[in-house]
This record gives sequence, structure tokens and C-alpha cells, in this order.
Amino acid sequence: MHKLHEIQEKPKRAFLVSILNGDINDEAMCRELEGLCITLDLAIITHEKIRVREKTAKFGMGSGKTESISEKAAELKADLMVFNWNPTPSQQRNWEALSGIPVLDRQELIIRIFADRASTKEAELQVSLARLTYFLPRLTHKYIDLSRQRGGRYGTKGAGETKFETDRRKIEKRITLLEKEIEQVSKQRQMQRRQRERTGIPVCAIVGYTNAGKSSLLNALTGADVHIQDKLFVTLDAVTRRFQPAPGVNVLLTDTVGFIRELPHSLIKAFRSTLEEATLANLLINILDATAPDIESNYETTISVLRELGAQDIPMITLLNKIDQLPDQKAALEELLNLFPGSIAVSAKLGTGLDDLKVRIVSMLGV
Ligand SMILES: Nc1nc2c(ncn2[C@@H]2O[C@H](COP(=O)(O)OP(=O)(O)OP(=O)(O)O)[C@@H](O)[C@H]2O)c(=O)[nH]1
Ligand SMILES: [Mg+2]
Repeated sequence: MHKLHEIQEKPKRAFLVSILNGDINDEAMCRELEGLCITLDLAIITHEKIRVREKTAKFGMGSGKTESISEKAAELKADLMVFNWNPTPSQQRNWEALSGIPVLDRQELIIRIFADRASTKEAELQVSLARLTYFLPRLTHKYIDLSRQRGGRYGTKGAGETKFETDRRKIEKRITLLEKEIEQVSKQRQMQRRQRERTGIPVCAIVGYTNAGKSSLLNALTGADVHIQDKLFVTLDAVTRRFQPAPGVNVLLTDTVGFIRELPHSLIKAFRSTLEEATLANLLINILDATAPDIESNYETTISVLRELGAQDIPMITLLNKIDQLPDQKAALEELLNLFPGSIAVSAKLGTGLDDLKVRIVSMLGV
């Protein structure tokens, strides 16, 4: 028998690479990539932040840069490389061939986190769909290489290509099946929504950046017991609870999936029915982590995902959460309140400001 510590895998040694664009998002994107890696339990051995002048089709950057990165990864005995951009499937293959280690891009990191987290049938179906949609265009190169290696001539189909076509068809079939199953589940969701609508109880959805404290707020307001953790994408399902912002006033409060910069499109598409919970709410509570250094661009990201979902016209309350953690509380808070006029400062953890929030909810819903 193996002891647990013997069979536990050592964390994979990840070599991170970010391309800097020279804009305000650079720092946030870099920090976020590290957060995604930590969430996946990867050991970050280094984070190369580079500027790219020359862009080649083969690698997305010049050959000098490409080689030095690849050599450094070998020197540091990296198990894998993590890119903070989304290379084309063929660039990814080229990098893997050159470095001899797997290359993960930002989309794949996020999809893997979602896959680790999915615990309900709906979330599992949605993640599978996102995974396969991501994987399909990446299938090609492997097989075509295989076919060439085996001497498949131009114009004739090599063994690799035939296998590729069969596998591709299998995946496409699976995608269609998953889409049908998801539609089925989302129909149940619609029915639940309609039942809720019939009761006439207004719905508030808590939206915002991942790790901002959405689930903590739901728990604080409703006494729910949704799992909270200092990691990204802890919540993948929309959870709804009833609560009373004032005596005799009933409201339904929904916790939702968090947002992030460049949320992979395949995920947005696959998670549409879950994300739609926000679009059908009467009121949105946009919760910001007041301690985040990139609070403004986090806010922008949330607004742009909401726009993509078609929820831009729903009335919204902006919350500055985690104010208990602000270093120089008074000055910092004043600055933030100027930046986000009309926002409410709260601490979901300590319960600060929640009474103000309840008053605002009642007045905005007009109930
Ligand atoms: N200090 C402090 N920490 C908080 C507060 N609210 C939430 N947190 C912490 O922030 C972390 C994330 O909280 P969650 O409620 O899980 O955040 P979330 O927005 O639901 O995150 P995802 O579901 O992963 O998108 C946890 O470690 C919480 O304990 C707060 O008001 N103050
Ligand atoms: Mg959550």
C-alpha cells in the first residue's frame, strides 16, 4: 500500500510567459495569470514578461525570443509552459515541438479550473462542451503530423488523416449531443424561472469579478451556506435564495459565476444558460473587491461581459466589498467612492454596510 504522501503528485513546475502591450492592463493580466496557476495548484518557477516587436506566423514572436524562452524553460526543468495569450492551434503545436513540453494558454487554464470545479450535472455538461469546442481545432495538427511522418503523400489520405476524420466526427457528434442535453437542462431552468415569475417576487443577481465576494454576500444576506474560498471560480452554479431586505418584502437573491478578463468564448457560450440568470434579474448587484489593485479594469470587465450577455440595461447597485481589508481605510475609501459614485461600501465578512444595501435594494426595486 502506498502512503498518501507517496502517491500525491508533486505540483507541476510551470514556466509563465506574458507579452506586455504597454497598457494599463499589463500588470493585472500578469497577476491574474499567476492567480489562475495557483488555483490549479501549479508551482510557478518563473514569470517571463516580454515585449514583442516582431510577430512571426510560426511562433507569434521572433526566433531569438522563441529560442531563449525555450532554452530557459529547459534549464529550469519546467514541466509545462503557460502563455498569457491565446496562440493559434498551430503556434501552440510549434512551441510544444520546440520545447518538448506541453504549452497551456490562458483559455485552457480557465477551462481546466472550471472542469475541476464542476460539481453539478449542468456545470459538468457545460464544461465538457467548452472543452471539446476548445479542443476540436487543436486536433488537426497532431494527426496531420502523424500522417506525414508515416509517409502519407500529398493528395492521398494517410493513416493519420483518416483517424483524424473519424475522431473529429466523433467529437462533433458528442458536441451536438451535449448541446441538446444542455438545452434540456436549461429548459428546466426556464421553467423554474417562470414559476418564480408567477410568484411575482423580484430577483436580484449578484454579479462581478471572480473572488470579489459574491457567495460571501449571498451567505451574509440570506444565511445560506454556499462554499466560499480564496480561489478563482469557486462557484459555477447559480444558487438562488429568498431574503427579506425589509419586513414583509420578499426578494430572490442569486449568486452567479464570476467573470474574468478574456473569459474564453467557448465558456461563455457553454455557460450561457447559467450566466443568463443575471440577464433576467430585475436588479443587479455588482460587487467589487475594494482591495484589488486593478479595481477599475475589473469593473470594466464585468460591464463588458454583462453587455455581451445583453444585461446592460438592468438597474445596478455597485458595491465596494472587503473594506475591512483596506490599509488606510478612510482615505482609500474616499478615493474609491469618488471613483464609483453612488456605490456602497460593505464588508460581507463583517456585515458592515449591509443595512444600507438593503435600503437601496428596496428603493431601487420600488417594492
Ligand atoms: N476580508 C474580507 N474578505 C472577504 C470579504 N468578502 C469575501 N471575502 C473573502 O474573499 C474570498 C472570496 O470570496 P467568495 O465569496 O468565495 O467570492 P466569489 O465572488 O463568490 O468567488 P468565485 O465564486 O470564486 O467567483 C474568500 O476568501 C472570502 O473569505 C470581506 O468583506 N472581507
Ligand atoms: Mg462564489
